[in-house]
This record gives sequence, C-alpha cells and structure tokens, in this order.
Amino acid sequence: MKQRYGLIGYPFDGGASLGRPGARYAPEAIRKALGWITYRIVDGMIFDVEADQVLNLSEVEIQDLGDVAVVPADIGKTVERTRERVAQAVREGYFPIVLGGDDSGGFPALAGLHDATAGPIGVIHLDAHFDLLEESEAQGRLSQSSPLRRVLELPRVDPRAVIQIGQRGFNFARYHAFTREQGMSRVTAREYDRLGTEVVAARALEVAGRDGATIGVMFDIDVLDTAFAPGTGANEPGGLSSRQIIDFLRLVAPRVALLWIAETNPLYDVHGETAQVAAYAIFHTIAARAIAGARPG
Ligand SMILES: [Mn+2]
Repeated sequence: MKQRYGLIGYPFDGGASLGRPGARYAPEAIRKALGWITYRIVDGMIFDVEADQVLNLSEVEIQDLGDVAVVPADIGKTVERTRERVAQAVREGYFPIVLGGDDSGGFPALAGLHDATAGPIGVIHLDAHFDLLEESEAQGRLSQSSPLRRVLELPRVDPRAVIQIGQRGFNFARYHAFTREQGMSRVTAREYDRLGTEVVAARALEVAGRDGATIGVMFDIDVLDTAFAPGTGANEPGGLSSRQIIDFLRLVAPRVALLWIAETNPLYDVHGETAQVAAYAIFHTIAARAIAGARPG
C-alpha cells in the first residue's frame, strides 16, 4: 500500500503575541532545507545511512499540498482554515506533516486529525514549554501559548493519553497543579537525559497510544537546546540534542498519524541550522515509517 505524506505550510506568526514574530517564514525555509535531502532520491532510491540500508521509496509519495490560506489579521479564521485543511488531508489518506508557523497551529493540526478520525486521540508534545495558557488579555485563547490547552478540550482527547516531553527551566506555578490534576504525563529534559531515548520513546507510545489512540506529534523546535536550534522564538537552555530528537522520532514514527512541527524562526536562525533540523526530523520520520511499512494512522 502506498504511503502518502502531505506537506502543509502554516505561514503564520500572529500567535507569537508576546515573543518574536518571524515563524511565518519557516515553511519556506523548511521546504528548502528538505530539498537538500530529497534531491538525493534518485530513481526512487535513497541511502539511509544510519539504518545502513537503501530505501526504495517508489511506494512513498511526498506531496506538497501548499500553504493554508492564513489570514494575518484573524487568528480565529486562520485556525479554522487550518483545522479544515488538515482534516481534508487526513480524509484523502495523507499523513499530514504540518509546517509552522508559530505554535498556534498546533491546536488546529490536532483538531483536524481529531475531526477526520474516529476513536481516541493521543498526543506526544515535544516542547520546552507547557502551552497550557487558558486565556489572557494579551494573548487571547488561540495564541502560541495555548495550543495544548485547546487540544485538551477536544471531545476525544483523554489527558491521560497526553505526554509532554522536554520541559525545563521555570514556568508559572499554576501549571504544576494543572498538569497533575489532569493526569497528564511528563518527561522533563533532565529526566530524558537520565532515562535515555529508547525508554522515553516506549513510554511516549504507551501513554499516547492508550486505548489504541490515534497519535499526533506536536513538535516545537524549542524542545531542542538553544545550541542545536538557535532560530526559534523562546530559547531555553538545557534542552535535547539533535541526536536525541532524531532517534526519538524514528522510534515513534511508525505508530503516529501526524507531525506538527512549529516555531522555527528564520529571522533568528544561524546558517539555516534550525530549519535543517526541522527538515531532518521530517525525513527521518518518513524513513522510519518507510522501513516499518507503516500506513497512515
Ligand atoms: Mn515552546
């Protein structure tokens, strides 16, 4: 059965209401970086160096579905259109790879998956932050600080099927109680280092795959340490390495149904390094799924 991957751009940063705008340029930068990988596909074949095998991608379709018709002055309309676009792609049999944009797109990406599937939805949330802001005057309810909070409100999302990975530093006191009360799981950046990628990936699939849930990955590039992903809106030292995130994604990829990748900010990037990590994350996901013979969903 043919594997279909649909790239959908979310060139929007109106949800970066307190931080640094510029993520609207990320879809273009990531596509360009991805081109440096895909041009090595010749006659459907590419050498997956770390898997030590040649992948035959003749049954793998990587389709650029273009950008969501975002409305820079209207985050509500932008979110709604994104939700519909992602749902449509899922219904057409694509594994959506949604390219942010700021993290306001995380909610509609998961909501689109939710709308187009049946049964429970699980979430693997890779992020330095919690993204659980209920609402604020400055940021509203749909900003880059709220996507996971809105995802938790979707009818078929059980908070016990949500795992947050890579959080660190310091945050608002209220999130300590909230995450516990909800029954969400968390592996901090420090704990990730202690446990190792294989243990964390297994735990992620166990939690998010609860009750056979369809799993979406919300990947904020700032889960990576500043040294590996300088081009982002809110750098937090002490994060994961490129090695860790690539290995993690390869382990969970065969079991997931959507990849949302957010917060690459070309205006703050250095030599395009951050966009390159994003592109690597995408192609390693595709490669791992190709090897596993995974189907959409
Ligand atoms: Mn973040």
